[in-house]
Amino acid sequence: MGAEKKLVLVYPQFPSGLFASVSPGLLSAAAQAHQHYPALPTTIWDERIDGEFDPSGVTGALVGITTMTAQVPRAKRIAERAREAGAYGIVFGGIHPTVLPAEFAELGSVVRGEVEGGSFAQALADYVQDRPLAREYATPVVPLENLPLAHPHLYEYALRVPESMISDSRGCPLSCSYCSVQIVSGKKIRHRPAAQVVAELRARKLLEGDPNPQITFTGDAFGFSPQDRVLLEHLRAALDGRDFHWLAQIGLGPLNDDRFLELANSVGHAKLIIGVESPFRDGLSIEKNGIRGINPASVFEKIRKYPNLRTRLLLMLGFDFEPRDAFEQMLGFIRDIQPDGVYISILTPFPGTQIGAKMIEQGRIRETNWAYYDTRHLVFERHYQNGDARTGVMPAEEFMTGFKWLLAQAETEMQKWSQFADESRVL
Ligand code: B12
Repeated sequence: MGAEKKLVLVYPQFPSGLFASVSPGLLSAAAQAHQHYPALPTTIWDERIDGEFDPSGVTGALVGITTMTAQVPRAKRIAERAREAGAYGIVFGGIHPTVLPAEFAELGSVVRGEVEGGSFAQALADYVQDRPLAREYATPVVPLENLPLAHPHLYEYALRVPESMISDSRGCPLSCSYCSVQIVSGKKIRHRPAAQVVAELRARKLLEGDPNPQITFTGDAFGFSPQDRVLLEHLRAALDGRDFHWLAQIGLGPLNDDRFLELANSVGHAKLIIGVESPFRDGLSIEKNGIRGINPASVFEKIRKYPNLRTRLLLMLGFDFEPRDAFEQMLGFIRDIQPDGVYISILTPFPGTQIGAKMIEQGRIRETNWAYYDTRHLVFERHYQNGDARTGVMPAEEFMTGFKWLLAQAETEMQKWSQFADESRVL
């Protein structure tokens, strides 16, 4: 007799271990399972919450593992252990398996892209009906109306950590050379109807009660479309004066608009994650569309007038267009802008991105262990502008010394103006 059917969804530990919030990708996979097979017991094991994955309970189970690039070595290890423990099959999902499915062929199947088109339901059907799993499951992206919800016990599980995430929209039209978003979700922004996002928040107990948990909207281009304003209006009405802590990635364009800022300021308290990326605006305009003509410092100045809005500036270091003293210049830029928080990443040539393809073509990849693709390590040969259109090559140690110097200096500087102790830490 076969073991009891069950679905075990796993979030592998992240090498640099920051941030805990239960993966919206796994919750979406769980929602598909609940919609199609409501009697199938489904659990999530998030290694950041539950510790190292214990495979002892997975005999006969379908094990689904989500993985960004940096989690891949750990994801593979979990898959091996689950197989040794007698799992029925392993299904990998998320950005990295979508781009490089062949890497997982020895260990299990891959669900490529989003699950809402039915791909994961097909894998579940094979599992439930005892058929062998296909090597790959893939369905095109679909409109995000009437998305199913997961079993309530998984939302209870997600409430164990003080941050929660909800998918409000997917896709991004910008095609930035370093970004992976459109590989999974396409270039067209698809919004969920505002009332349905609010209904999910309510079902997950994120709208009423304790206002302190922080809710992140995972859309990549929040504020660009009228639907985002409609969502904020719906939220404001649903909150009816209650507080709500939310976070969204917002571009400089919408933030330049006072009406948008007034609206955002009227909905609880917001952390605006602002991808300015680089002080070297001319160079950046080649890698990122739509940034010309907006002065980041004046946008931040404008936002400071709104008491319920905090800012976290996102910067990236490592582009070929930067000068040798990019570290010092970036510090000066942070001083000019005076955000409440800063997150500085090292440019990382993720598989499937234009920058990834360019680095491979130019033979500049220096590190192939995916665990280092966490934006805290330099994995490629760093070039910089040396004047007169000459290119210099910076040794990795020099770059990392400069990066660490910048993080430390920025943290000290930020304490001078950031009113929020928790924000002034430079991540
Ligand atoms: C939210 C988010 C995070 C959260 C993750 C929270 C969590 N617990 O998972 C946080 C803030 C922690 C995070 C961190 C990082 N992130 Co991030 N993040 C995102 C973001 C904005 C949204 C992802 C999301 O939840 N979408 C909503 C869900 C519903 O969609 P989804 O994840 O695509 O999942 C769908 C499918 O992929 C699939 N699926 C996913 N998993 C699984 C699993 C199974 C079994 C199945 C069947 C299907 C499946 O089904 C889902 C529904 O259709 C994406 C950009 C994007 N739009 O994708 C970047 C993104 C995933 N992040 C990225 C990166 C690089 C990072 C960092 C490593 C670096 C950085 N500087 O930001 C850090 C890591 C820091 C750390 N130490 O943790 C890159 C990944 C590139 C890569 N190849 O790895 C992305 C794509 C952004 C980008 N611009 O390129 N991130």
